Amino acid sequence: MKTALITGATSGIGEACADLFAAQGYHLILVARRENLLKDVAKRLEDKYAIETKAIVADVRVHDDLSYGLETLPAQWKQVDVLINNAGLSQGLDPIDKGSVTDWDTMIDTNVKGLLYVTKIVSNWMISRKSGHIINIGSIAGQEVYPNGNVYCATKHAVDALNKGMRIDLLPHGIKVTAINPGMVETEFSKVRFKGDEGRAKKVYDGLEPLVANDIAEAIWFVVSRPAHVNINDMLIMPTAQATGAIIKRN
Ligand code: NDP
Ligand code: 8X3
Repeated sequence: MKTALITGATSGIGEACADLFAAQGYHLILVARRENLLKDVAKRLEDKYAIETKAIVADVRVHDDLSYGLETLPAQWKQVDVLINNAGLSQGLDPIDKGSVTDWDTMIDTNVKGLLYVTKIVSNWMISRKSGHIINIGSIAGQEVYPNGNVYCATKHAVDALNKGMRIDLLPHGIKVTAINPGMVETEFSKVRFKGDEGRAKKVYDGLEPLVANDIAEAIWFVVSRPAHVNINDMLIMPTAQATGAIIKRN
């Protein structure tokens, strides 16, 4: 039995990864905050693919809850082959002098500290088995900075640094580490960034064909399914219509 642990599995890229890994026969540990959605995803995949799942309702920012949810899993569930550090979000799109301190805290706590909390627990499980693969979902925003992206871009630059640091620290233990850095993917991301303003969210993708969540899930599957001696350090995946974070060709 192979097992993948996916954070942020209730929508977008995380849910697409859950579907694709389930289709490949993986058992799944799924983490997110929205309990009903998480349980629906888990049940749907169990029924569709005859796999087993564990749904852990937790906020990755809350170390004690997360740690309790993961550390109380039965021992066989701690044999995680693939960790997908996907839970993340942007809040707001304002110049630095106008940004909300609450939004900054939310992004830093989720995208950086939450990723670290999950990684610390799961990397220890992987170390004890001397194998595993950690996939960190970064972004084009972790490779460059675009106007008003300031703090979100900083969190994704931090993911890029952590991805590199993890690869060095986990090398002696035979653990692979890969960053997947997408450009624009149409998910709930913009709705969350603009706090439920669906009109503003939709405008982000007006006049271009963005990536869809499954494009990223397929890339992750490619990375995970390479032979044991091959590691893909990072992958930058853009819509054809997006040259850089801010240079986009719209019809
Ligand atoms: P979605 O908003 O569709 O999905 C985000 C997921 O993260 C949800 O399942 C959400 O679940 C979960 N999540 C958010 N905060 C927390 C938290 N505190 N604790 C646990 N889970 C949390 O967006 P995407 O699928 O697009 O985003 C996934 C990742 O991809 C993010 O890291 C994002 O930064 C990155 N990314 C997205 C791009 C895009 O254009 N869409 C491009 C580049 C990178 P719940 O609300 O139930 O907790
Ligand atoms: C999410 C995509 O366009 O905000 O990381 O960089 S973008």
